[in-house]
Order: sequence, then C-alpha cells, then structure tokens
Amino acid sequence: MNNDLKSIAKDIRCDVLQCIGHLGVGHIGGCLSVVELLTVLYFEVMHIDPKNPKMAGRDRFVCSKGHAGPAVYATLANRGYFDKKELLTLNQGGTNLPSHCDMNRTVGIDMTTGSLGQGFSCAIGAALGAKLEGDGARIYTLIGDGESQEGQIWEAAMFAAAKKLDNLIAFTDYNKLQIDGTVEEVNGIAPLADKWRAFGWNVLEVPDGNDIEQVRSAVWRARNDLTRDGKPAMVILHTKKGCGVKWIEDLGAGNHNTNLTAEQAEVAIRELRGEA
Ligand SMILES: Cc1ncc(C[n+]2csc(CCOP(=O)(O)OP(=O)(O)O)c2C)c(N)n1
Ligand SMILES: [Mg+2]
Repeated sequence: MNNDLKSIAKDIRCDVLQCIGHLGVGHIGGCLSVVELLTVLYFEVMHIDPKNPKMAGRDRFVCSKGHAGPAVYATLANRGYFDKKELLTLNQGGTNLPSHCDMNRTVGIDMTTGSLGQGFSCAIGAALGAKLEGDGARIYTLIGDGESQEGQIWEAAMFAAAKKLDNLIAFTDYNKLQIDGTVEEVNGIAPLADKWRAFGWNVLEVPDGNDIEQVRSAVWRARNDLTRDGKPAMVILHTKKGCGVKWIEDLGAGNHNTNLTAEQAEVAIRELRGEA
C-alpha cells in the first residue's frame, strides 16, 4: 500500500471541497475534520477489497456522524470503490451519494447513518455479529462530540463493554463544535476520556487528530494493543472542524452546514495544493 498518506489525505480533502462546492452547500466542517482518520483506515489499516466490497470477513467502518458522508465518499472513490466523477453527483436527484451515508445506495457503505447516536449502536451490533461468526472482522466507528450528548451512545457503550467487544475500535471527532455552538456551551461532555474509561473501555487521546502520523500510530495501537483484554477501544481525536482551509476553520460553528461556491472551492483547492 502506498505510504504517502499525507498526499492521499490532501486529495481526499480537495475532493470533499470540490463535490460540496459543486453542489453549493454541505457539511464541510465535520467532513474536513475527519480526513486523516479516513485516510489511515482505508489506505493502511482496514482489511477490505474495493474490487470485492462485500467480501466475507471484511472490516467495517460505520460513520455514525452520517453527515460526514461526503468525506467517506471521497475516501471510497480515491480507494477505487467507484469512479471519482461520481462525486460530482453528491446529493442530487438519482445519485448514489446522498448527503448522509446509505448502505442501500453506495458501494462500500456498510451502514446507513445520519440519525445521531444510532450508527454507533449498529456498529456494536456488527461487532457482536462478527464475534458470533468468528470471522475475525474488526469494526471501526466514528462519532461526533456533539453526537456524544445522545443518551443512546452511553447505553451502547455500556453494552459493548459488557459483551467484551474487543473487535470494536471507536473514534470521537472531538472538534469541540456542533451545529449551533460549542459542545461546551450546549452540553459539555468533559472529562470525555474518564467517561469512556468508567464505561469499561480502553482509551487513547490523540492531541492532533489532523496529524497523519499521530492518527496512524494511534489507530495501530488501538488495533493491536488496546483491544486485547476483552475491552473495546475509544480513540479521542482532538481535531479542528473545517481543517485545512483557514477561512472555513474561522467560521467556527458556522462551518457546520454551509454554502460553498464552486469558485470558493477552487481557490481553496489551489491553496491546499500550493498553487495559489
Ligand atoms: C438525532 C439527530 N438529531 C439532530 C440531528 C441534526 N444534526 C446533524 S449534525 C448535528 C450536529 C452534530 O455535531 P457533532 O456530533 O459535533 O458533529 P461534527 O462537529 O463532527 O459535525 C446535528 C444536531 C441529527 N442528524 N440526528
Ligand atoms: Mg463536533
């Protein structure tokens, strides 16, 4: 596998901007904050085959924060699941790429998500299923920090530990922002790591969840060391919502679901590629 993860992440980030810019609006902030994680999972860690997307025993990724669909689609396209041209159909009539992940429409998507809190439970069900099957699959899942205010998350967290799901590796996109403000002012979730530990999980914090090397070593550590003692693992990624494009980052919570013109996307892409 090509180890140039940084340049792959840049391609994915540019594709997210391009497809949302083409549509004119989208969940830009929460897509850009998870690009490094998706890159590491799909290009280095997960046991998957884009040519055989339903392969038995494959690892699964459940994007419980389903509004990050465009980031997942850009990752799948770059990984070869479908043609990159398809990205420009994002959320348009008849598309295979709706704004939120849909397992019945998109090749490579294994769980439908978008109603916050629910995808995480589905991931836990998949982990339990894989255990019962004994097929060796690992289940990776991503939740938002605002999503972590959902009661369902904590019920599911308790269940996963009780069932000793050590084939489950979860991530929190701790970007400190949600739809209408900071997580802290809406309904603070700190101390987050202590909460997960108290629920029986092994926990790892990544100071910069947009640093590919930090993410890479954390994912491997979670996979190899933190899921060996009957416990699931939670990796808390301290990220920046809108990461990679300064003016989008500066919108703060305003970058959650925002307008982006094709021209603005083009300028941002040129900047990212160092062509500005
Ligand atoms: C059950 C439910 N309630 C509300 C929404 C609308 N909604 C979509 S994204 C979002 C904010 C999520 O914040 P966070 O989890 O922090 O996501 P991120 O910052 O990564 O975008 C909300 C309230 C939803 N999709 N599902
Ligand atoms: Mg958030």
